[in-house]
This record gives sequence, structure tokens and C-alpha cells, in this order.
Amino acid sequence: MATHPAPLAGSSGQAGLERPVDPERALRQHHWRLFGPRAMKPSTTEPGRISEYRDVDAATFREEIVPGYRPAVLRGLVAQWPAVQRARTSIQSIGQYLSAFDKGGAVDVMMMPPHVHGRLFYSDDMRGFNFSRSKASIGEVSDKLLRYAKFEGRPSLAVQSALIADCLPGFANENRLTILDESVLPRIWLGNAVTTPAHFDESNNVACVVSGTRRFTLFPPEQIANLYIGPLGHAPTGTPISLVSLANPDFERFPRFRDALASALVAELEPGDAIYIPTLWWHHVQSLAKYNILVNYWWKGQVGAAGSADTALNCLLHCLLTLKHLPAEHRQVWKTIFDHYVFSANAESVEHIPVHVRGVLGEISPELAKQVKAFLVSQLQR
Ligand SMILES: O=C(O)CCC(=O)C(=O)O
Repeated sequence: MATHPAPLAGSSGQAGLERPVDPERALRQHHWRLFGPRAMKPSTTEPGRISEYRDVDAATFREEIVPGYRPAVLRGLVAQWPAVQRARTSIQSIGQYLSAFDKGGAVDVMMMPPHVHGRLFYSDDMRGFNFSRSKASIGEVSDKLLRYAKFEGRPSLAVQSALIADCLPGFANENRLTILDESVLPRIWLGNAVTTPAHFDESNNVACVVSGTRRFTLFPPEQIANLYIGPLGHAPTGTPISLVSLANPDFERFPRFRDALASALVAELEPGDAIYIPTLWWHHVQSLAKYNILVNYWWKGQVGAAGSADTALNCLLHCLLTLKHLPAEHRQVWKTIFDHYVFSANAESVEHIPVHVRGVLGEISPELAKQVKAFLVSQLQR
């Protein structure tokens, strides 16, 4: 057996411990405990499977799948991509293919020591994270992964959501996704066996597996309380994550996680397959091979087209600052006000106001949005 490979340059953080357990097996065991033998039988009606489609076209995707607001596996969606063909040949072949597009653009690289077993997480005291960061080009990361693939007990490497236009110019011309508008820009996720803990994104997502195998475990948005979500503004992957290890759940500390598992949906994707993850659905993603590539497309708003960068999480932060500490009866009134204007708003709630003075209660033009944002900035600086 070869010796341990040299790690990437970069300072090392404290590392958490994670035993590598097959999460799908763990999930089945939990189903067994919760539902008994019926839940163990593999069948087409087995709970926990995501609906599967083959040969999906843009119309089916936009008119049937997206409006359902349920995840869907899109088998073989990008099977014809040259990148997928190369990945099916060998990891060396896809590595060469990627490197040919590399013009030296640097991306963020996360590196975890071997004993972390690839789970991106916090450091033990949760002040920091269990990985170090460095910069490298995609070609450099790919070469390192190919070298690491020859060793056991290797460090874990992950490049996450790097804009392909910046780091691999030309790749997107040869590997096109036909079900979305071209304004939705692809991003690359490159790494070895890495686990991204359950989190949500404020965008819809089509994620396409190019190389390796990826296991997606999805939880419906309403499972938030059962997932034990960590800090809002401080998370290893940007958006808040579940603190529970899916591979090795601590049910004493996180008892409600059993309920989350009961509603989890699982899919395993091979090169050429894709998954649609609706916005705000929690997703836990495990890359299983020694060399994995995902290309994903995030969009907001209108189906399939690039959307605005506004984030409702900022709005939540502002609410936490301003509303959470009010007396309960005042919060209740604000709940009614928010319902009236936002969550249950309808045409009736503003029809008594002349159109030309409705302001933010009417149609919000780009110009008005700009003015309101400038106003909010000035208010927040006081
Ligand atoms: O593949 C991964 O590790 C995470 C992917 C993900 O979170 C996403 O596509 O939004």
C-alpha cells in the first residue's frame, strides 16, 4: 500500500469526528424502528424515494415538475454531455478533459484531514470549521484528486459552487442544459468523498452528476424544527446547516431527528443523472467516489431564468433583530400585519389605495426597488 499523500497547503482547523456509516442503511434502520418490517421491503412504493423521470424536456420540466414543488430525479438528463462520456471512460480521462479548459482561474478549495471522513462541519468548539481553505485552479485540484485516488486514508478536498464561466471558460458551450434558460449560469463542485450537511438554498436547483456517485437525502421545508439547524450567520457552507450527523445520529441529543428521518427522501445519482431540488428544501449531499464532479444551476423567480440576488434570509435576520424581543402580544400583532401585507396578501388588501400612491404595496418597479433599498441602507446605518 502506498504512503499517505501530502496535504494541500493551508492552515488546518480543529477537526470533528465522524464514523463512516452508510446513511441509507442508517435511514432504513430508522424506518424499521419507526414503521416495522414493511418499511424495509424494497418496492416501488417504498417510502423515501424521490419521483423519477427519464427523457425530460423543457416543457415537462417547467409545466409539470417545477409547479409541483417536489424534488424529482431526472435520469439521464445530461448523459450525452462530452464530460459525462469522458467520466464514464475513466477518472484520468475526465481529469484531462477538465484541465483542457483551465486557464488558471483560482477557486476556493476546502481541505479536511482524513479522520473527519469528509464531513464539512464546525470545529469542536463551533467557533471555526473543521477544514482549511486555500486557492488553486480546477486543473490543480483535479490533478491532486487523481493522485489522492491512489491512496487510502487521504485528506478530503472540495471545490464548491465555483462559477464555470470563470474557472473553466468554454466548458459550458460543450455541455449544455436544455431545460433551463442560458442565463442560468452553471457552477462546478469537484472533490473526493465529501459530505455537505443538510441545508437549504434560496434558489431552485438542477444538479447534474458528471463523475462519481452522489447520494441526496432531502427533507421537506417544514422539517426545520426536527433538523436542529445551527447558527444562522456562521455556517461551513454559507447557509445554515443541520447539526445532526446523518451517518451517525445522536438521538439522545437530537431526538426529533427521528421524525425528520421518517420524511426523508433519498436518491443516488450516477454520471448523466440530475436532480431537481426546489428552493428551501433541505438537502444533505454525499459524494461517494474518489473523484466526483457535479455541475449545478441555481435560479430564482421565473422558471428556468436567472433571477435577482435578493435574499429572504437577510429579512429573517432583520426580523430577529427587531421583532423577536418584543413582548409576545406585540409580536402577535406583527404576525397579523405580516400576514396581511406579505404572507396572505391579496388584491383586496390594497384596492382602497389609489394605484399611483400604492408604493411598495403595489407593483414594485426596478426603480422603486432601488429607492427602497437605498432607504433601508440609510435606516440600518443609524
Ligand atoms: O454536492 C454537494 O456536496 C452539495 C450540492 C448542493 O448543496 C447544491 O447543489 O445546492
